[in-house]
Amino acid sequence: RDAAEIDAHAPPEPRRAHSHAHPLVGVVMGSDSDLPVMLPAAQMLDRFNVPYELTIVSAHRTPDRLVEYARSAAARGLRVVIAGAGGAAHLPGMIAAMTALPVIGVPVKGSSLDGVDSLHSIVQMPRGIPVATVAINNGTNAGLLAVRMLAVAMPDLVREMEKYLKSLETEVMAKVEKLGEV
Ligand code: RP5
Repeated sequence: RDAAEIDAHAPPEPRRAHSHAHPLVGVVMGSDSDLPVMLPAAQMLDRFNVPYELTIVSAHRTPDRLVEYARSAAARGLRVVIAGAGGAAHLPGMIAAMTALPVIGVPVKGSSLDGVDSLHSIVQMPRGIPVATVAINNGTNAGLLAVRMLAVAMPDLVREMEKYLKSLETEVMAKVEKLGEV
């Protein structure tokens, strides 16, 4: 096999700059062009001090890597997978088919069809294989949803999420004050 082929079939190697030693969340995307949409998910995990890994897994261009990633995810200690993809966005659904972990899908808006193609590809899963789909390009909500899932077994995260909700309220109320009450 040539170098490019070996690389495409290598075991998942998280992007180091954004990955932790014992990740609980896997943040994956079909292409590096999805990164601007997926980075907010990672940033939200950072905000809650949740360890994660971030890497590229393409359902179509690296199918063997996809299988390896999804099949090994639970055994490697991951508890949630966030998967973003655009166009014929099969990545989240295929991961959900190969792991019992909860999978959050992020539809990425491509250059055509306004991201509705991605949304439909991800949200319209067949009975039995759910993907929790967030809004188009909403990596932030994917990160938050992952934190809420982990919070089921991590009470500290519940308290941190309550603080986060309070901060949103404070932010809006500051704007109300600035604009004046109606
Ligand atoms: C999908 O195709 C990726 O998730 C990306 O959103 C889209 C385009 O990929 P590139 O051609 O930019 O690599 O698989």
